[in-house]
Amino acid sequence: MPLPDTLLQRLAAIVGEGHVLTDPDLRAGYETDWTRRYHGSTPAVVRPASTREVAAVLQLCHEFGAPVVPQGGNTGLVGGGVPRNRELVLSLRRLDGVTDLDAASGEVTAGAGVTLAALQEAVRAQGWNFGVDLASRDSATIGGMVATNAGGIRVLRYGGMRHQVLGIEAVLPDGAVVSRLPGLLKDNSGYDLAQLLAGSEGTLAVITAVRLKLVPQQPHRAVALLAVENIAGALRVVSAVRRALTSLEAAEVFFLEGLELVCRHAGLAPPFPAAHPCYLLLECAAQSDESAALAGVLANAPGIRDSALATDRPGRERLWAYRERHTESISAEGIPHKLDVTLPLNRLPEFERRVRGTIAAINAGARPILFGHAGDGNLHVNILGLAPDDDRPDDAVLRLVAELGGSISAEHGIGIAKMPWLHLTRSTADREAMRAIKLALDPAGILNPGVVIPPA
Ligand code: 2HG
Ligand code: ZN
Repeated sequence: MPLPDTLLQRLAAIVGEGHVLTDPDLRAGYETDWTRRYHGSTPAVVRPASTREVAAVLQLCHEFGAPVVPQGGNTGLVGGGVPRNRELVLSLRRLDGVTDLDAASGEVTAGAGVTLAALQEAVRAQGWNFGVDLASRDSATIGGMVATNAGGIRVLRYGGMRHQVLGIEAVLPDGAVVSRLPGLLKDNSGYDLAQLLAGSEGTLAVITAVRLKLVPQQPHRAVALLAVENIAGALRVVSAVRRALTSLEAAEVFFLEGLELVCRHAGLAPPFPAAHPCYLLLECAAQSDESAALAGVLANAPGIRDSALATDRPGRERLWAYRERHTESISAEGIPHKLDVTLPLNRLPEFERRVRGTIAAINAGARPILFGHAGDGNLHVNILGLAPDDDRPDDAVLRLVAELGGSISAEHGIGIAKMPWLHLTRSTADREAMRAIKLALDPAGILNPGVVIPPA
């Protein structure tokens, strides 16, 4: 159904005519997600610049019953941030203020549209750092990262996005503003709305700002890239380092299939003279140089076939590139099916042993590429060579995850991509409770409809 002209006119009166984008060329970047697998069309992209404007926009959309998809940096991987059924896109990118940085307590307020890189830059200038980091830092925005409870490469040490949140400001679907800014470290006064909204994927409210806690800067960093036999070997090394060094910040894993692809697409030389089945990347960060301590632990760790260590920035970035450039290299090869699963650490080796065979049994032409966050039990299973609508391999992998006691989404969320499999790892009672929350906060169903929980 086309939107009534009066709605567009009234939206323009709120945000300014130049911030209601209806031109197809201007809309295009908001209509397709990063994977290129999920896309739709929107009658208009609305770009408010303040919480007040977001509230007025939602109040109006509520009045007209017009559904809305909130969007940050559009780096999501599960189709939850792009229009699917002619919804309006509510872009939060103009809410990009970093304010109230309290250098004494290590807290800051970020508007929803602040990119992760901009936040990092602002807080590092004051001697602090932010606990979450991920490869899409230049585009991913703080509001979207809280809304999807993004994880990334430092969850092992600092937790995911929800663990950084002290307070939140958000607009409910009818335009009411809920605000606990600045947040308090201790605040036991009823339901924790901030934690409810973290990971709600834009289905309950639109996050406009968050109060975040910061972590101390760790000026000394050491990165080790290790060749090992398999993921069981990688986990033995992670466990040894974890017990010895509290400075362990990242423990990332990838395999020969991914390394070869990255080297080809990114034009990198292989890290070691020989090829190995599995690679583990470790990063330690501390107030003093811990590279000798790390080297000492690794010297006694079993099963390391080759290794490289770097402490200077260019050397560290060179080693990280083998891991961080996986997503773009896979994407350069085709449009993959993307799965993002967690397993209990002690079931991860069995999962890795079985998953490629599980996929091959269904489609011999499929090319699985595994990589991820070994320390978190989180593997990204990207599958190339599948028709877009051939979900049989996805189904088999996610059933294997459920059989082994894992979760069908570790850090990317449910979006629309994983909704058909939510029942595998969330019970009927869980899903009914989620639906009740959705109905209570968004009875008209205008906020990101069809995401996480299917409409009743
Ligand atoms: C990463 O860990 C991201 O690099 C993206 O979560 C994973 O592309 C993916 O599947
Ligand atoms: Zn990841």
